[in-house]
Formats: sequence, C-alpha cells, structure tokens
Amino acid sequence: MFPPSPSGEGACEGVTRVIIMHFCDSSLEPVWKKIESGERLSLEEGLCLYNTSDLLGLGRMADFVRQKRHGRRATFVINRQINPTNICLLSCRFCDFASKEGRPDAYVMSEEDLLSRLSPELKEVHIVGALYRKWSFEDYLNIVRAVKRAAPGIQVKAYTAVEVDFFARREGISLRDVLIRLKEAGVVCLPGGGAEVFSERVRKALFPFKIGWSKWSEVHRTAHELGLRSNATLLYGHIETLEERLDHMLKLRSLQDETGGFLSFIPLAFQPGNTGIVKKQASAVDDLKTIAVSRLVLDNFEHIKSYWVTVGEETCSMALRFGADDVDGTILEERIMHAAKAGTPAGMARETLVRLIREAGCLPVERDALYNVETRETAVR
Ligand code: V47
Repeated sequence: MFPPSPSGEGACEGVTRVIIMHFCDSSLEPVWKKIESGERLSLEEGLCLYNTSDLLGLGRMADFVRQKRHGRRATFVINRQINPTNICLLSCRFCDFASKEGRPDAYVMSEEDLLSRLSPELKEVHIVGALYRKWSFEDYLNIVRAVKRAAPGIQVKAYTAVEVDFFARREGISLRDVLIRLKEAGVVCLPGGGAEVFSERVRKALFPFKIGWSKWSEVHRTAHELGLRSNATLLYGHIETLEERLDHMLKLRSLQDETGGFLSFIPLAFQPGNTGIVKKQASAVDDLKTIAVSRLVLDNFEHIKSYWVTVGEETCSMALRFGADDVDGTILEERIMHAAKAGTPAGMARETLVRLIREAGCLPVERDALYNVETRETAVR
C-alpha cells in the first residue's frame, strides 16, 4: 500500500560483505545466523536477545541491520509538541500528566496560546491532547485547522488512537469518518501513543478504561487504509514482563505486514514520577537492549526512534549504534514525561541534536514528519 523508502546514504544494500561476529554468549550464534540471512525472529529468540549478557554483541547485530537500511544516517526533525489541555476523563495509574477540572495544575490553552507557540522554522507540530469532556470533535479539529491556517507549511502529527476512538464514540460516527475529517483538517500522521503495552493483564492493572490492542489496531489499520501514516510506541519499565514487550512488538509486526503504514517504532521508558508503580526508571542497559531488540524483531519497520526525552542525551546517542536511526526532534515543550519528573530538558537545540548524532559516528540528516529528506545535501555536514 505504501512505497518502500529509499535506502539511506551509505546504506550497504547490494554490497556483499562477509561479516564475522564473535560473541561472548554462544546462545546468540543461532540468532545471528537467522539475522544475517534475513530470517524473522520469534518471541523466544527475542527473549534470548533480551537475556544475553553480551550487550555489545547484541548492539553489533542491531547496528548491522540498521546500517543495511540507513547506512550512517540518523534523522531528526525541527518540531514542537503542543498539549492543548491536560484535563482528561481517564485516570490511568501510570499517567502524571492528566488532571481534573478545578485542580491547580489543570490548564486549557486558548487558540491564541496555541498559535503563539508556532514559529517559522518548525517542520512538524505534534499535538496530543487529553479526553476533555467540554470539547467537541469540532473543537479538536479547529486546533488542527488553526495551526494549518497560521502556518500552512507545518505538518501536523495529531491525536493518538485513544483520542480518535473518543471522538468517534462522542459523535456517534465511525473511526473512518473521524480519520477522514482529521485528514481533511490537515493531519498527515497519527502519533504512536496510547499503545502502552498490549497486554490485557497490564491494561487491567494500570489503565483499565483505556482502549486495548483490538481498538488501537483498528484505528491504525483504518488510518493506513486512508493513506494516513502513523507511529507506534511501547511503554516499558513498569510492571510488564519481557514476554509482554515482545508480544507487543509481534502484534505490531503483523499489522505492519498487513498495511505497511507505520513509519516508526518508539520505545518510551516509563518515568515513574509520583505514581508509586516502580521506584526507578529502566536502566540504560535495558534502554539499549530494547532499542536493539526492536530493530531486530521489527524487521518491517523502517525507523526505530530513540526518544531522548525518556532515555536522556547520552543513551539516546549510544542507541544510534544499537539499532536506532532517529532521535525525534527539538520538541521545545515536552509536558507528558515532565509531569512525571523526567530529568531531561523540555526541549533540545538543533545543535545539540546534531552533536549527539555526530558523537555516535552518524551523519545528521534533517527530515520532516513523514521522514522525507529533501535531497542528499540535507545531510548536516
Ligand atoms: O501514550 C505517559 C506515554 C505517550 C508517561 O509518535 C509516558 O512520534 C513515559 O505518543 N513516562 C504519549 N511515558 C507520547 C507519544 C509520543 C511520544 C513521542 C513520539 C511520538 C511519535 C509519540 O506517552 C502515552 C504514554 O505511553 N507516557 N506517561 C510516563 N510517565
């Protein structure tokens, strides 16, 4: 349904090379044989990768696959996140961002607030709201329309599957009709949020009133049928098991086989904040393993994003040699993870993104919301 992306600068496609890998952990050898010959990995093989003590061996395999697709290129986007309100009908146990009407931290942005956040250099605006009872679907559409009116050149990535489902139920219309109207308003891509972990056990414990895999996948499948691209996330580092992480990835892999509409996969390291669910966020080793396993298991996802907001600048940079090929963008005003006391800045300068990409030995390339890079000259030398 969607055309394959061109291979990246320096990509090794078409070049026959013999790669000799040595592992400290011999259980990686049969998995490497499959990876080298382009065979698909199973859940058990994913577990073998997660459980290895040979972190660098795992990284080399993921880097091999990453370099085959993207060479040394690593992309970033000049973007901004906008969260028009934090007032949400849901009260998910893991979320410190959502608030209720009348609480001191509750806010609702006016159109003026929203538009004051736009600036000419932005390529992408990433809008994620909350389920606000007082706003109709038309109000949510007007946010997108206002951005497009004020800055027609900015691409809008907006509204997670959770919000799309909320709009459909509120208006009594189909998901398809919601998505058609979002597209008409100017949305080019759905963000990957709301996926959390597609485990019913975890859903019941942490977000029982939020949609699960069945509805989440229906929204994304329908979006892809309409030509809207989308992303997919995984929230890890709370109560989920490694099997549940892998099952999540395999579900996404099968949907991607069907539609080809996903652009990128983004593992989000859970920020514990005030939730009391866990004391500490996942370790840097777990972050790097999760990126590497995603790259190796999700063989049909073009892009694996290392999200600096949750893993920090250093791990984000290292992740580019563990399978990731993208670092998201400048973001400027991240609120969701920062409501949960993320220790990273709320935004990052272009120069910092370029530096962290270069430090990993990669070639920084600026992209747009749909991962288009204008020409080879867009590589930031
Ligand atoms: O679905 C909420 C997560 C997601 C926390 O598509 C948390 O490019 C960590 O969708 N710690 C929303 N994560 C963010 C999102 C996103 C982010 C970056 C890029 C893209 C993309 C999409 O944030 C939610 C939830 O899984 N989240 N609270 C927390 N305390």
